[in-house]
Amino acid sequence: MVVKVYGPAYASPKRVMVCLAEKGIEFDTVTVDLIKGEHRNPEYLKLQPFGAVPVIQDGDYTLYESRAIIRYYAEKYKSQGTDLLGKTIEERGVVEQWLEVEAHNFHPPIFDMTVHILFASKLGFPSDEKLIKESEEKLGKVLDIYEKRLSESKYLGGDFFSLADLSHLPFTQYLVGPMGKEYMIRDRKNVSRWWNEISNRPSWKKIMQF
Ligand SMILES: N[C@@H](CCC(=O)N[C@@H](CS)C(=O)NCC(=O)O)C(=O)O
Repeated sequence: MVVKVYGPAYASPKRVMVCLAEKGIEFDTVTVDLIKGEHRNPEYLKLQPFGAVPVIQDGDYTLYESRAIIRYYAEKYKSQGTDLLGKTIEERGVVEQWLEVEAHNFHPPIFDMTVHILFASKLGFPSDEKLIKESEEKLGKVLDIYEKRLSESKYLGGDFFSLADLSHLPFTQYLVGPMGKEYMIRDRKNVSRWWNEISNRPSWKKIMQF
């Protein structure tokens, strides 16, 4: 049974798709156009009652929340493809720690920047320059902590690529690409090295084509 991923054009579904690619799990995609409001259709809300992408359907198993989905597949197929969780429970703890950092420290400011720099006009509201500036400052402080961490270890979760790194790919790609804020990565030597490593993985190159 091929896994179905809803919403492939957007960043959070890409978090799931790159995980599936790392694990060597075949998937199909189902378009959900957020600009047209398709995520608020009653049929879609039966799958994801909060009206966000992604959702996956795997046979008769349905799951939403991108980070829950990547944890599910990393665990279910632990010995298939890239091990994204670490070999010991201690390694796993550090991977989980940085996954939480991504969700609660890195994501909020980069998400606000994404919405207000890239999507506000498409979604029909004015972009908030003050919020953009404050978010950029907050993100800079988070990246300063990443710089220190990445001067001590090759990747965020340790010396191996893991879910903690993978989870950063889609929104950081917006930052260095269409948002025009590549300097935030390049001005930090170890963050820059880390970004080169993770963004050049074949899995991510494949997903960027969607
Ligand atoms: N916590 C959710 C958030 C997903 C999310 O923010 N998705 C965005 C696209 S990247 C979305 O569907 N936005 C539409 C909306 O919230 O109205 C997850 O990680 O799956």
